[in-house]
Amino acid sequence: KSYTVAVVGATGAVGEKMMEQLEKRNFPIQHIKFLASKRSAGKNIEFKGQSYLVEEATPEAFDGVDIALFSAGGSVSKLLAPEAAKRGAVVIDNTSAFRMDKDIPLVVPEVNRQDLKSHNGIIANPNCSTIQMVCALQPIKEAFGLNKVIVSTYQAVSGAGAVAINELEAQSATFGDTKNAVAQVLPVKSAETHYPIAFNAIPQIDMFDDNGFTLEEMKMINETKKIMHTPDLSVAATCVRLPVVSGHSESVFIEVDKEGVSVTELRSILEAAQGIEVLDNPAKQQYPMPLYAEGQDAVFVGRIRKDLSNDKGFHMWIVADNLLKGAALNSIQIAEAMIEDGII
Ligand code: A2P
Ligand code: 11C
Repeated sequence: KSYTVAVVGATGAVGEKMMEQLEKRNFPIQHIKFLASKRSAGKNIEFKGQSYLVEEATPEAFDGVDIALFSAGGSVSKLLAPEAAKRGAVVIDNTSAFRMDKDIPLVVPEVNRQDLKSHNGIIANPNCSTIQMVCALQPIKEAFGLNKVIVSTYQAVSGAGAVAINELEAQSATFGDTKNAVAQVLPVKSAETHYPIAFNAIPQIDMFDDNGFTLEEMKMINETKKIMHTPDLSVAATCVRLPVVSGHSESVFIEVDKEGVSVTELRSILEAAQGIEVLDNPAKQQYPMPLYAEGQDAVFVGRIRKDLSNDKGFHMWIVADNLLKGAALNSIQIAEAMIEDGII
């Protein structure tokens, strides 16, 4: 069987990767349409050697669509995802619009594929920095139990969209005088103040919550608990933007429940886990880095070591391509899992 697929936000950073993945993975497509804002309507998009016209995303554009992949921002999803679902499409939404809704599954197939069964037309794709972390945490939780997670992220600009990539590129020419560089996008496009990201590190991703955490940090905290079905897990996050184009990195401290777990045991659990590639050989200076994770499907884990004062504590370094496993690839894996499990 093959399907009518719509890519919403086709002209964006994630939309482009969705198209690449659909093509690369030979997704069973009968018909495909590319939707974006009015501004892009009429533009040409190449897919599988054929040229397609971008259409404006309107409610009627979803008539006859089986699977709608949304990545055009939360407000577009809030408006149009219910319209697409009403017309019979299964929506896989890559924005934060519905992630914490009780009735909407939030899914990373390697972790909670079974939650797909309870969908009501919309499935939420988690935040990129959450996805790569839970891929590593879930097998550890299953093997040893998990009590605490403290994560610091080192996130790429592509998480903030194509405009942020363009800004980093432009600012990269300002070496030595970056303080005076034009900055209009980061940390948050709609905010009043912007800072250059080239040659810098910005400890703010998204706006601040009243509790002192940013919304990106709150996503990591709340989404992790929902995906892993661990409402009582202690999670804290600090999210930082770096001048990296693609590939989010994370320094993660965890505390397991079981006593006496060795690094070797923990590493072998990760080595056997689906979607994970362990790259961890200090003697050969081998560890994951975003430059080399870009374009790869796997979640890479390295620098695995035991805490020096806490027998149940471990540290690790997790890297993945935020536009692939963090976004486009995970969305398409959700669709593939639903087809395989007979849900679509
Ligand atoms: P457009 O190129 O027409 O603005 P990114 O995450 O890289 O910033 O991309 C955002 C994506 O969301 C783009 O494809 C963009 O299309 C799309 N988009 C933005 N606003 C709307 C809208 N009102 N309706 C449909 N798509 C939109
Ligand atoms: C970033 N994680 O790197 C964000 C982008 O909720 O899907 C993804 C925002 C989201 O800026």
